[in-house]
Amino acid sequence: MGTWSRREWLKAAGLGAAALAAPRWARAAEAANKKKPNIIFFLSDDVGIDDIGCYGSDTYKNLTPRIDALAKKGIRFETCYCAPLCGPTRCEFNTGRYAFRTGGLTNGAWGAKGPGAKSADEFPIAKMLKQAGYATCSSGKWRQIGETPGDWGYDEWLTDPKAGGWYWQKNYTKNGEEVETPEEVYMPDMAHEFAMDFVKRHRDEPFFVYYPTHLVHGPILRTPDSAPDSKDLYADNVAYMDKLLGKVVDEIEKLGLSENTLIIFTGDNGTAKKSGTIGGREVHGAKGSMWEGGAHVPFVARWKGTTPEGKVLPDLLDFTDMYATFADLAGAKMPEKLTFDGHSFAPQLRGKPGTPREWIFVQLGRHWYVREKDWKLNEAGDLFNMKDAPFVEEPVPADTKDEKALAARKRLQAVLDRLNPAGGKTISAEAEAEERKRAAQRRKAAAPKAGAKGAEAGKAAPKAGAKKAGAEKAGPEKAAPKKGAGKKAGAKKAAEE
Ligand SMILES: [Ca+2]
Repeated sequence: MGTWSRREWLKAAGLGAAALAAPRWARAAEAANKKKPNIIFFLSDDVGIDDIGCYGSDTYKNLTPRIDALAKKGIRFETCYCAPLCGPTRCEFNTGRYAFRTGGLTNGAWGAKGPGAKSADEFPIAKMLKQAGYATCSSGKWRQIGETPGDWGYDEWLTDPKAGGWYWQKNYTKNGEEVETPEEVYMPDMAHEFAMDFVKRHRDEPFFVYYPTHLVHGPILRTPDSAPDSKDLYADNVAYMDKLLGKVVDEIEKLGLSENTLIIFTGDNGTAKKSGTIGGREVHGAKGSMWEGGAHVPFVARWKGTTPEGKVLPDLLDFTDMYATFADLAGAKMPEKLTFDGHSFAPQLRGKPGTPREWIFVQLGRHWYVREKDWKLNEAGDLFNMKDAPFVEEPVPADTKDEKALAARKRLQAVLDRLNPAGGKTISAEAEAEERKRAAQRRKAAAPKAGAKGAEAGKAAPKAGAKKAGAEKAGPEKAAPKKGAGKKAGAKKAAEE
């Protein structure tokens, strides 16, 4: 049920370019196409709410002026959840389905023997939008969800050919071809230019740009804007990520497309470098953990003239909602053969109340939780009072007599029973432990060494503080629940990348 461009209609009707006027039905199709907003999904890497000014970050309040401005002119959702790790989040986004349905459970799930999602078994978001008349592009990080962006439905794509850091490099992969550059280039810039070139070429038809920037994933290196004696490369990376988002906004404005383009800024998991505070308090947990800091990410959306200005919404979102929402905006029909988990927030984008979700679901490997506004229940049966989240997740004693808690447990357990993640795809405990071990080794290997050279490659040698800035991730011990939550509360650390 694709919608064709005018040229395609003319071609199919055998009219060709010489036709003086398109038939009325073709003009109607073209008009319908114009109503579909362009979508730019800017996905930052390892950026939690504690890194973003408009989410109250004390530490980085002056470093994200463009994201903050986007929020001021659009909607800021306070409670958006992805998965606590790159691969599972990206899979959720691209499939619109929870990990136990797709197999996209961990970063390592796409290994030879893993259950990782396959594009052929899914109806990927890019394919859905393409069938609805969109030109589709992926520019930036791709690894961890297997195959290529082309396999997952993107018409044009650029990414890195290797795992590991992807900042100052001499090669990249463009539409399946490996490209070498004579000098080292800064890949976030290269990916930005590729995406913006795509936008310019497709400005006259609906387009969808998936913009998964590598910023601010470690190793934390200097950016093109870093001062030679920069004392805080992490802050430089956050600022550069913000600058790129600003360049996207400016380019869309320059092309006169702002009123027909939805721009979204979000993140793929919580902060890796646990350093920011909000109102003097630390977010509980970080990347890789099943606590708030693992999967609670910033989410800002602006569509000039359509989204209300400066609105802050407490509505719960999770990453399966992107698929449902974009399908809604594109007027696409959801495929019937697969179970989708998303809930469209298109009404909220149009300034209406919509029907916000009552709960969100988060999974990483063999761990999961379902969360309402005030309560959270995990796979081990531990219930938490979330009234003071994201700072505190208060364990509820198993023998509580609190009626509200008892009712919450019943409601949340009913959701879990209905979803039945335990009955879906899984990985063995051994495979998960092995993956965790390998990730720890990779982190150790990637940790900057004091005094390491790197200036010749345009990289600043990590300073004493770089260890903190680069490879440190909050481990389970750091993400340990305050006030003695259950031992199996799901703070297990998974592979990180
Ligand atoms: Ca990440």
